[in-house]
Amino acid sequence: MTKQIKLCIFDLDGVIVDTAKYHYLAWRELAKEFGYDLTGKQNEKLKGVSRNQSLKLILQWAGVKKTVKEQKLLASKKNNQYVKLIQSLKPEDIFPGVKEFITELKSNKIATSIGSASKNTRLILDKLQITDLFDYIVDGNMTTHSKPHPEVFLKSCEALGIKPQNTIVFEDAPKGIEAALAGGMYAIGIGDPIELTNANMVIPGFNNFKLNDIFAVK
Ligand code: B16
Ligand code: MG
Repeated sequence: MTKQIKLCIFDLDGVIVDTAKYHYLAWRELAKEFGYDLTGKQNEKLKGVSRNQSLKLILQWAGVKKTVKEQKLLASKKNNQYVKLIQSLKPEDIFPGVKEFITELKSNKIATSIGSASKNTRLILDKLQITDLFDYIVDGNMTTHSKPHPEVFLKSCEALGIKPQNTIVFEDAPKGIEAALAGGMYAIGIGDPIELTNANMVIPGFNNFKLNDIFAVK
C-alpha cells in the first residue's frame, strides 16, 4: 500500500507534542484527593484514552464510586487544571522533525489530518501555531466512540474522500494502533517497539524521518 499513500493521520498527544506530562500532573492532583499517588505506570494506561474513561480508571484505582453528576464535576475540575497547564505551550514544543515531515507530505500531494481523542485539540494546535498545516481535524468533540474504535480516523477518510487502504496513521498508544488497524489503515507506532507490538512498523520519532523510510519497509 505504501506506494499509494494519499493521507497521513496524526494522533496529537505523544506524536506531535508531549501533553501527556500535563495530563499526568492534572490527574495526579485529582488522585491525591482520593488519597493515592498516581504512578507513571498507571498514567501510561491513560494515554489515548478519553477524559471520561480516564476518570473511570482514576476512580477505580481509588476504589470509589461517584454519581454521573459528580463524575462530570471531577472531569471538568481535572480539565480546568490541564487547560491552565497547557497555556504555556509554544511552537518550540512540537517534537523534532514533525514539521519537516509534514512539509515533505505536502510537496508529494499527500493529505494530512489529525485524529485525537482530546477535546482540547484545537487549543493545542493553535498554541503550537500549526492548525493550518492540516487538511482536516478530528477531535474528541466529534466522536462518540473511543479508540480502539476506528471512528476518530475513519472520519478523516470520509471527509477527505480517501480510502483507509491509502491511509497511514501515526500513533503512540497501543489502543490507537488497534483503532487504525481496525479501520483498515497502515499503523506506524511512535515510541517503543516493545509497547507497540501490534503496529505495522515503529519509529522513535520524526527526527530525520522521510517518506522513503516507509517505502523501504514492505
Ligand atoms: P482531553 P491523543 C488523548 O490525546 C490523550 O492521550 C489522553 O491522555 C487524554 O485523556 C485524551 O486525549 C482526552 O484529552 O481531556 O483534552 O479531551 O493521544 O488522542 O491525541
Ligand atoms: Mg496519543
